[in-house]
Amino acid sequence: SIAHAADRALVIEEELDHALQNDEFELYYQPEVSADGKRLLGVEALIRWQHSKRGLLGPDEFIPIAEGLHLIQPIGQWVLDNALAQVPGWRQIGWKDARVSVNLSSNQFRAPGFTDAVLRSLARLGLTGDCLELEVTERMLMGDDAAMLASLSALRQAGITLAIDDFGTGFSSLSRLRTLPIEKLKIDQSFILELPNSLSSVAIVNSILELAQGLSLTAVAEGVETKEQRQCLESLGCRAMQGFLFAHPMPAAAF
Ligand code: G
Ligand code: MN
Repeated sequence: SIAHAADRALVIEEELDHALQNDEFELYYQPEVSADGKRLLGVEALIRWQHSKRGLLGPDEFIPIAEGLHLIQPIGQWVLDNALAQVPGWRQIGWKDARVSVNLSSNQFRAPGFTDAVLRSLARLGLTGDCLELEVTERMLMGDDAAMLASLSALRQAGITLAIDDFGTGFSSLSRLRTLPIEKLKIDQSFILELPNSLSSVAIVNSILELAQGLSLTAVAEGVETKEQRQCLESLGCRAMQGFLFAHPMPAAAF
């Protein structure tokens, strides 16, 4: 019920405050792979909250609340620092072009000083931008905010890959895709879920793949769960995939 949901949000709000100090967050890692599943192309860091009473919570259950509380900046910084901290180890064991992808939330991305904070995090670990991908949503790219555009180009300049997450569900103006320094589209899993039987989903995925190709962007299919989906995507020319068929998100050690 709505009342129950509101109660729950209130409790989570109080507990979130302590979660960072108590070290209750953990990053899970989900690989992005080539269409045949044989090559590791990247990895996405996904935050989880190991809650003492409620078990493992996904980002949807607490990130929106954290945004409202201005806790999103310290949490976002924690995610970035912890994800990047994995990279040297991965490189050391032979994944030479290791790259980790981090999801940004709206208030985090818009906060003054965000770009500098990212560059400082890289520098602290002696890393360059090529080991980092930042995922934003279409909604976060709306508007002509000069500061946002400057931030995007500074990140791009530093060699960081910029990806649009959940692509196809927002309100992208196609002409802006050309002008923004975006390199990658992550096709929303709601379309992948309906492959191969839904003709409309096939049409949408096909259009996104063609759009990506025409604009020289990379396209990744998210939420690939079945062989049929994989096969359909491959036949449409999709080269990069992520989803339960290949691997679930997992703790760093398992990854
Ligand atoms: O918004 P974003 O695309 O970053 O969210 C990714 C979420 O999708 C993660 O919480 C992850 O656990 C989940 N996920 C990853 N792969 C699959 C999949 O194959 N199927 C489903 N249903 N969810 C997935
Ligand atoms: Mn994502």
